[in-house]
Amino acid sequence: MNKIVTKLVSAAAVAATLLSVPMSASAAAPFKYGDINGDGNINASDASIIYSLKNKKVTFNSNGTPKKNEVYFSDVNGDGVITDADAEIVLQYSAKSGAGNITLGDANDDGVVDVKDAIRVGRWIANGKQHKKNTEITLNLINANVDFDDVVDENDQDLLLSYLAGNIDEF
Ligand SMILES: [Ca+2]
Ligand SMILES: [Ca+2]
Ligand SMILES: [Ca+2]
Ligand SMILES: [Ca+2]
Repeated sequence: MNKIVTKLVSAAAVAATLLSVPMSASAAAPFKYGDINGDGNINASDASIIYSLKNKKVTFNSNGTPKKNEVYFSDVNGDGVITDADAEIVLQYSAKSGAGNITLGDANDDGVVDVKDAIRVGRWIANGKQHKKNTEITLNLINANVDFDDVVDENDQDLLLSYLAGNIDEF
């Protein structure tokens, strides 16, 4: 990781820590997209949890926080419902990372990291970063979350654009 990225990640971590203090318990949960059991790895164990949540829908409290973090972070394609497609994304990620072949930044899951991914993340942000059914803005939230926090937002898009502009070499 180069210095710029380290600084950005540190800044994001500090911001997340500061933000998480006054917020509800959901913000402090150990979950990340794809890492449903919170053990720090994205693998078949997480996929099996996702299979067990099949057909569950992502719902939100009135303040915008997810009602169930487990369901929210299982919806790794962001379409608002848990299906086999979400588990398959996790298994695919696990297989690729096991082979040392992580396509971080590949938000649209087409195998390359290019401007289309930045556009896809931009549309996700413009759509309110919500998990909505019937949206055309499905994406691979594991790949899109290039700063490794618990949300795909403007910071991920900025890092992606910096990467595409050649300002950073890796995430
Ligand atoms: Ca895990
Ligand atoms: Ca889904
Ligand atoms: Ca792509
Ligand atoms: Ca992020």
